[in-house]
Amino acid sequence: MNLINVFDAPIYEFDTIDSTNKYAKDLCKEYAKNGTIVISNHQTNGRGRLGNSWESPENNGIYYSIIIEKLKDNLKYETLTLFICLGITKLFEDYSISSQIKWPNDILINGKKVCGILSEFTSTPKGDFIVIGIGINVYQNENDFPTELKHKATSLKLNTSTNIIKDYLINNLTSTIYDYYNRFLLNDFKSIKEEYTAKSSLINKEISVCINGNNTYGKVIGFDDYGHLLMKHENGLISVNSGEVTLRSVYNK
Ligand code: BT5
Repeated sequence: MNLINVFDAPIYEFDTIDSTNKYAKDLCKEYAKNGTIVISNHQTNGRGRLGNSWESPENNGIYYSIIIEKLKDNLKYETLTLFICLGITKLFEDYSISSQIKWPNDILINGKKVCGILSEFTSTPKGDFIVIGIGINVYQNENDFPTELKHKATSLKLNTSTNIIKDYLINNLTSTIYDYYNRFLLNDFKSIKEEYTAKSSLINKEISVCINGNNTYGKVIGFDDYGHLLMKHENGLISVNSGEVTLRSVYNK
């Protein structure tokens, strides 16, 4: 099956690469058309946030980056990531999989991570771009995950009886991103707040967030109209911006 890009932009396809996000960011230095996709069957240096790595074994996953041109001043990439997370949970429903969003950038199935998103802003002499990197575990069995991930990672295949054809899934991922990107251009987070909140894994959970190096504890009560996390804290209500936060832990209470 051929990969199709509904953005009408190039697809750079690799068998192996260090990181699709890195390649995409390099493309931006020379200018990249909005919607350009970089995809690989394997990554040797898959990246997560804040120096974390993304386990990217060959054949078992989707390692995908899409370049979005910064078209307007208020194109806030953190908000775009929230739209895309919601879209991905809808995409998984095609496989009868119910997933939850762990704000801001993880998709979980029954508490285990199946998909991680790394959005990176890059400013080049050719313009400003956002590279949205998406890693999805597709075909792994439990024993395929390294020991340190076994208790916290899962794959689509482990959660569906539907046969998954990777290229078909990739094409649907691009269509989903296209759809939610266009929704994002026309609306703000408020328009998806209800749907997003219904998919959130954090509502009513006690969490710890690291803001500028300081840990703050509180109970999540929801999201504001901008997609900031609302947390009840001993000194009152605080809103947390995804751009400046590390979620340290989630305890079920
Ligand atoms: C993320 O970071 O979840 C973003 C991952 C983005 C990966 C994509 S793949 C295509 C594109 N090119 C890249 O180089 N990257 C992007 P973070 O929230 O920091 O989570 C990373 C943490 O998730 C690690 O420290 C592990 O604990 C865990 N982890 C690593 N690999 C995993 C996997 N395959 N499945 C589930 N969890 C994993």
